[in-house]
Amino acid sequence: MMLFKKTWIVAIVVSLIYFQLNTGYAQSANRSYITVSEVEPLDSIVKKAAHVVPAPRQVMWQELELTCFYHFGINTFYNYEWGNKEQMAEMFNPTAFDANQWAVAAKSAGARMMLCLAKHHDGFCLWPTKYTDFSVKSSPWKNGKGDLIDELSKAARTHGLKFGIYLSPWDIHSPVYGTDEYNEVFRNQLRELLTGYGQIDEVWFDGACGEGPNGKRQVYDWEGFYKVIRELQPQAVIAVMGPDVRWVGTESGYGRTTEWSVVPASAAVLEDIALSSQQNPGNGAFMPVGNMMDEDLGSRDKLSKAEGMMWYPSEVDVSIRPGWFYHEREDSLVKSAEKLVDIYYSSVGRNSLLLLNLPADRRGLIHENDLRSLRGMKVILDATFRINLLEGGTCEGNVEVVRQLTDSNTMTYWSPGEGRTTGALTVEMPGKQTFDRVLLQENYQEGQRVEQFVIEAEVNGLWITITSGTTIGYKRLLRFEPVSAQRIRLRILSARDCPQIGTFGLFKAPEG
Ligand code: FUL
Repeated sequence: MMLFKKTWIVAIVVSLIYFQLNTGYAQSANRSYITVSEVEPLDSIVKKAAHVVPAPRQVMWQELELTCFYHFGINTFYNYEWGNKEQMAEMFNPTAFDANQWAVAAKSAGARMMLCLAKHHDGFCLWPTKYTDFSVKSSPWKNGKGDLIDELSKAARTHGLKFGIYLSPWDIHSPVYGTDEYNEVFRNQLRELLTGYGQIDEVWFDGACGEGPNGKRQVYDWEGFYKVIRELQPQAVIAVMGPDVRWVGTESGYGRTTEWSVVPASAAVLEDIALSSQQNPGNGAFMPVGNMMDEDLGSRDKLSKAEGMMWYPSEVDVSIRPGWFYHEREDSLVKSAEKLVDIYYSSVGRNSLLLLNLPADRRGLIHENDLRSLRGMKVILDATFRINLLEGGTCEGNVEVVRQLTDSNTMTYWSPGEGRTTGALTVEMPGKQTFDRVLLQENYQEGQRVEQFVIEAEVNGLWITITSGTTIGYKRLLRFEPVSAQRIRLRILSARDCPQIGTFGLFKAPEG
């Protein structure tokens, strides 16, 4: 699977050029990317990076924090992870499918979006598409009259959740896979999904590009796929094999401790493409450069070699079980509530979104063991983050500064003052408190800036360092052994431009 992901990194580079040139994406008055001149000094590049900001659809997506991913399809009935061309629609027959149960599972975990598989690499469609018979309509489920996407999208809305779809471009079943006609079929399938099921907020493309039934591989028309999405559901982010959201680079659930949402991009002025498509490329077309699985994507060193920069935040996808699809043998291998909490700290708490996969079983339900872990995770997180101990505190006698830092609005912030890239913020709590978690958020809608910080507490009259970190971005969570103190200090040691701290939180996790 990893190998496929490496190959799409190359594919994305090419497709983004086309897409941005031909859709005007690169020409809008957009602060989500910026060019760098060949002679630009590093200081100036770094300052520019600090002012690259998320597009509104990326803000919507980032603030979801946790999305539930659902793998369910023909593979579930074959006990497979990846299907093959011999699979038969007759095998698809969930006995108790209940879309509401899936939505309730997401709610019980604290997720804000359901991202559902509409088609995996096997090509089996979970909605009654007009473009193949290899779908629910040829299955015994509801006598071929069922539509999972319809039921799931409605359940999401009923439960106040956003809804997204995973449509695999790789299709092991389609007889036209490997020809231009397949790209047309794929666009048509996208149109069906993006017009028939209400608002769609994320379209997730995997980069896997294996062989079809005739042994051919497809050259995907990414540009055309993106255009359909922007036209029909412009608010939706296009994830992973797309321009809005980047794959973190592993499927372990653990993001980087230094995670920049701004990464180097190439300013590609490809005149040939521009001329042949009769479009004006404007001031630059942008694409991420380099291997998205590297440990370092956005450091000063990386930026120093960049032709441009773009806002391209990270998504951490991980399954609650070893596999993406349900296998009975994995019923005892469901990640525990504690493990999920650890993953939460290492994804959401490291400037990423957590995309947590729940494989539905052959009944068409999320298994009880998985539900138990989801609920357990939320109980622990709710108990931890219930009370921000800094609420009601003061900063050098000023109540308002602390109120803004604890008001859950990242856009009201503290900053050390115009032009300064270092600074300290001391908060005095109304009384001595014991805590073991710190939460920090930048006013990230104005850019990601902090490069290095420490957290100190005054213990017995002495300031001691209790934890430290590099990037903050949308959110940074840090865990440490319990400390008791009344005064706490955030010291920013380095930033790309004047830091704006939107949230500062201090918490105590429940015992055990
Ligand atoms: C991978 C796919 O090949 C897996 O089957 C799964 O869907 C995962 C989320 O993406 O690349």
